[in-house]
Amino acid sequence: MKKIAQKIMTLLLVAALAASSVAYVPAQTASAYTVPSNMKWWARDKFGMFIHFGAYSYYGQGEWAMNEQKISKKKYQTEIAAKFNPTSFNATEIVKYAKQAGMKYIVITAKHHEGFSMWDTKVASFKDYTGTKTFSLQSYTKFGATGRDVLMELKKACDKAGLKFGLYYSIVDWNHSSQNIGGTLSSTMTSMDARAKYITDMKAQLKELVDLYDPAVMWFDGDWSYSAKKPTLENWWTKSDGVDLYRYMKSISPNILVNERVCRSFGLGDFECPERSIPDKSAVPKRPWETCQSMNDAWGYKKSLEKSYFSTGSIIRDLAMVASEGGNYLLNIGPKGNGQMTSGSKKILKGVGKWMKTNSVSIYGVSASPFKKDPSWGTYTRKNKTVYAHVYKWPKNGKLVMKRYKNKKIKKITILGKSKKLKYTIKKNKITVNVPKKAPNTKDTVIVVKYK
Ligand code: JFZ
Repeated sequence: MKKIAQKIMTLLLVAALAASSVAYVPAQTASAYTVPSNMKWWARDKFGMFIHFGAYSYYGQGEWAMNEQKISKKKYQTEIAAKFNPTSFNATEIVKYAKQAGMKYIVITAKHHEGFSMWDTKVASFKDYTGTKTFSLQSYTKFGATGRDVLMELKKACDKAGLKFGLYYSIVDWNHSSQNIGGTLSSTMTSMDARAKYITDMKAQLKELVDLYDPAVMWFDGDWSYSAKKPTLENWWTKSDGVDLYRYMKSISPNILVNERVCRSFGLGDFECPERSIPDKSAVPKRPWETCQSMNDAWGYKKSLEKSYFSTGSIIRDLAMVASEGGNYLLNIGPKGNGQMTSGSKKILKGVGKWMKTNSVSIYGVSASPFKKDPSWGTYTRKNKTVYAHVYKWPKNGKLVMKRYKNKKIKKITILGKSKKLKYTIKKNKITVNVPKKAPNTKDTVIVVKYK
């Protein structure tokens, strides 16, 4: 990872640790929180698709390339963004893959740190380096002449398929004239006056997004974490700006869900975002949360990592582990510059879908594991009186030892998707289940324990 990103990570870690004693109270068992009524769908659905798609997709070196490679605004705009031409973007196909994988909502980047608007923004200050052309997909590329609106295409495809639609928006903006790349936030303000104007214009953009697409989720980023009352040119985004932004979003869209990254690690927003990490069972956030994860080590399309995808099994096991802790899982794809989904992402989505087809009841609408600790072989989820044992490591001796839920009596034990009852013995709070010698599903076999 490049220096600036590393610096940010260190800062974030320090901030997270500093805030953790206040923000995170270790839960007794996972997900000991109540969900407000406007979040019920989200908490039940558990699984969504993240899409990183922007001018960086054309460049194919990840969404941080402009910063990491110190590409000037002029060069980035004229040699990269202007050439972005996603003619093969196919919203119907993406939604079909998401739905087949069992995902229930999609969050796509409307504007990432590069500052390129993926919609036809009319907010005047979001111009290119010459100050003449609006820096958006519609105004800055020849794709604009097609009259297409990829966000609307995706929104409509989501509506049709019954998926919820959300947008990602970066607070830092490497191209906006108010900012330059650098500093602890990755962008530094040119003046306090520029800061004030930018915040006003950012809100105007957010209002456009709400009016055009009515997103169910607004997923902020590029906030980092800074609590001081007075902003500086370098630390120009503060906790009170985050509080204000959250209130603003709710004022223009009362039911919208907003993540904590209006200014992270201060307990703001509707849900927390432990990025690319699944919290320890003993330190699960006390309120709704969502882990976002990509399929390789990049969010935006990165050619060099196309052969380095994570395994489908590891993604399935992460999904189940997150569910066992009461969280949501937002799994990212990074389509190519021409809009095509990568073959690696299609393969994973198909694989996840195959598993979900049989096993999704052990994910949707579940409560967290009823047990404080995970067994050596995997984890648990629960729905009312049914406990699902997710077995990652299959017992070689054909005997699976699991915990008994509240010393309840058992109705039956089966393998999810099969009707045959498994034999078992009970000793105090331990159940030993006779299972087949070979794992029915090498990625995650779900054993269903129905209690009376
Ligand atoms: C941010 C972005 O910079 C990145 O490009 C991507 O969009 C991702 C989803 O979010 O990156 C982060 C944010 C938070 C951490 C690390 C990278 N973090 O908390 O460790």
